[in-house]
Amino acid sequence: MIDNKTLTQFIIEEQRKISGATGEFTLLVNDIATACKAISDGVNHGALAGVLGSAETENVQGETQKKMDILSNDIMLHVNGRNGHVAAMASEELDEISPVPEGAKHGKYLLVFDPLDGSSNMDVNVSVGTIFSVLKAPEGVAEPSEADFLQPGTQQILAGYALYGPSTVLVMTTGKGVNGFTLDRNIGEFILTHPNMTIPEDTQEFAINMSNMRFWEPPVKRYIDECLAGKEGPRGKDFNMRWVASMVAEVHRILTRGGIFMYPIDEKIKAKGEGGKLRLMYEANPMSLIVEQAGGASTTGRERILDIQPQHIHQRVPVVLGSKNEVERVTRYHLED
Ligand code: AHM
Ligand code: MG
Repeated sequence: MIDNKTLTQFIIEEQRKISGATGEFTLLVNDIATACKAISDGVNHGALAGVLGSAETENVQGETQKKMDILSNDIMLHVNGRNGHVAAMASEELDEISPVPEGAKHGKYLLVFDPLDGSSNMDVNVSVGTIFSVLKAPEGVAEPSEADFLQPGTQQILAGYALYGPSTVLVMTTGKGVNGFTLDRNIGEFILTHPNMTIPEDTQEFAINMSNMRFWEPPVKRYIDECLAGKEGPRGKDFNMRWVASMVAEVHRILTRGGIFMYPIDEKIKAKGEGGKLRLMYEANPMSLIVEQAGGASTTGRERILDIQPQHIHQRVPVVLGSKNEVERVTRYHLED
């Protein structure tokens, strides 16, 4: 593996292509990668490190936090907040945005993250991940407010995730394709193992939580019914299904072999007064940029996710993403509805 580039070598090479680059962005990516290595270490040690189970606290979403949710959040804040690259951060686990600590230098980047996505999988030893998104603070703003974060996904200058699975993989895009790096624990470096990841346009695999079927809207029901009808149905082919309950794992599978992932709006979600299950700014947006950059598509069913103007930091949206032709079909069914 020593023949392949490390993540640091890769981003420095990218930085050299940009005239006037200060190296600050490279340092920020390095910090994010360091935080992901530390989270990976905690996840890997599991029960040995005493990090399984509930912390008996609730986040702003009203979800009970796992111990590892809190630890991952602390690692992200601590590693990224003190080095002068970020102006402020926002997290799934924090009610309000987090300014850089007192006395620390203010950078120009806004870092938004879900420190441990799919954390209900922690206690059962199934894949979890970290999702991150970087925006620029508006020109001249040293101490950003929440309003400064509310930029559409098209404005992201970096989006990525770390997947803590059988191996730890960091996948990211700066808007010029998608690259994946595997953590070599022996040397402590992420190594470029998945250059130029692309999503096949067609697929015969879907991912959706089928237990919500009775609450779905007609276009989603129509699409899944047609998949389930298999060879004898209107699609004329059999479909396979997966549901890991960890968006990072689902997106990584889709980047590896194609597929469609859906967490649509449904009657149960609407009854709670929410716009979806997944969060726009630190789940849907970064994953949508990655998927689009890999040649796939991402929509709410009715509009491109990256075009949505966020109303608040913890906003939720329906998500349909993956292989382009399937996502376009689901969008068409919504428009015909
Ligand atoms: P989390 O950020 O609280 O872990 O929630 C997000 C996760 C996604 O990773 C996953 O796709 C979804 O929630 C699973 O939801 P469900 O348990 O309803 O199947
Ligand atoms: Mg999440």
